[in-house]
Amino acid sequence: MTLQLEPDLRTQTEDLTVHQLGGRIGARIDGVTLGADLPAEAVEQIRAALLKHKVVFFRGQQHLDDDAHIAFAEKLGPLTTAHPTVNTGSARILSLAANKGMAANSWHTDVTFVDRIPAFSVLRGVTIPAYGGNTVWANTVAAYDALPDPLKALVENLWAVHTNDYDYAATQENTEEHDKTQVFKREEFRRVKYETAHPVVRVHPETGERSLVLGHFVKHFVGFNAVESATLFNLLQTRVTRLENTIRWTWQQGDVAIWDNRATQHYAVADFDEQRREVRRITVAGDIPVSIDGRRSEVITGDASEFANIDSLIS
Ligand SMILES: O=C(O)CCC(=O)C(=O)O
Ligand SMILES: [Fe+2]
Repeated sequence: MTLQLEPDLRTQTEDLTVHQLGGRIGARIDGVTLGADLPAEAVEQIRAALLKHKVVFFRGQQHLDDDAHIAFAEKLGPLTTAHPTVNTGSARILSLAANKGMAANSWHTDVTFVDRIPAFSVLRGVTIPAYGGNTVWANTVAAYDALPDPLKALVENLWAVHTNDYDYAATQENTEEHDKTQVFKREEFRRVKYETAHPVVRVHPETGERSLVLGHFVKHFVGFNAVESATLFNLLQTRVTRLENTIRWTWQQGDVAIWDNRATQHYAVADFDEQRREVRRITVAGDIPVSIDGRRSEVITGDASEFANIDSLIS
C-alpha cells in the first residue's frame, strides 16, 4: 500500500501550478483536489502562494461538502467559530445566502471588530447566479507600500476603533432597499457589541509586511472627531481600493477562494437581481494585530475568546 501511495502523492503536488492573475494581487491554483487528504507539501505550496498573492482561487472543487471544506481549512490553522454574533446553526460554517442584497457589498476585512482578526477565510461557491455576484479583493500591503512618505508618517502612529455596530447604511446606494435585502438581521449582527482599537498599520505575523487595517467596520480614528475621521478614512480607503490594487473573480459553482484576511479587503458585488446566490465561509483563527512600534490591538468592548481560542498563536 505504502509503495503505491507515495508516487500518487508526488504526482498530486507536482501537478500543482500557480498562475498569477494580477500585478499586485491574485493567483489561480490548478492541479489540486482540496480536502482532508491533501498532502502536507501541497498545503505548504498553497500557503506560500496565499501569502505572496493574498488571494488564491481554485476551480472545480464540487466534491467538497461542509465536512471536507472544514477538514481542508483546518490544515491552514485552528478554526474560529462561524461568527462572533450571528447564529448560523453550524459550529464552523457561515452561509451567505442572498437574492439581491448582501451585507458584504461594501469594502471590508472580515471581523475586524474583535481583537483576534481571522488569518484566512476559505469561501466556497455553492449556488452561483448566471450573471453578476462577482467578488473583488484589494491588497492592503500594496496600498501601504504605495503611500507617499508623508502619508506613511501619518498612518504609522494612527489607530482606529472598529465596531460591529457600524453605520451599515453609509455605503449603500438605496438604504431602504438595503434594510429589506441584507443577509443578516442587523439586530443579530450587533446582538453583542464589540469595539476594538487596532493600529492602522499592522505588521504581518508571517511575512513581516506592513498592511493597512481599515474597511467598513471602522467607526473613527483615535483622537479625531467624526468629520475628520470620515475625511481621513476616505483618503486612505481610496488608496486601498484603487483598481490596480484589486482582482475580481467571476464565480462558478464549486470554486474556492482563500484570502489572507491580514493583507486584504473584499467586496461582494450585489448585481445579480433576484437570482439565488450562496457561498459558505470557514475562517482560520488569527492573532492580535501588532503595530510597527510593537503594541497590540486593544479591546474596548466585548470578549471574543469563544469565537477564537488563539492561545497557541500568541508568542
Ligand atoms: O459573498 C461573497 O462573495 C463574499 C462575502 C464575504 O464578505 C465573506 O465571505 O466574508
Ligand atoms: Fe467578508
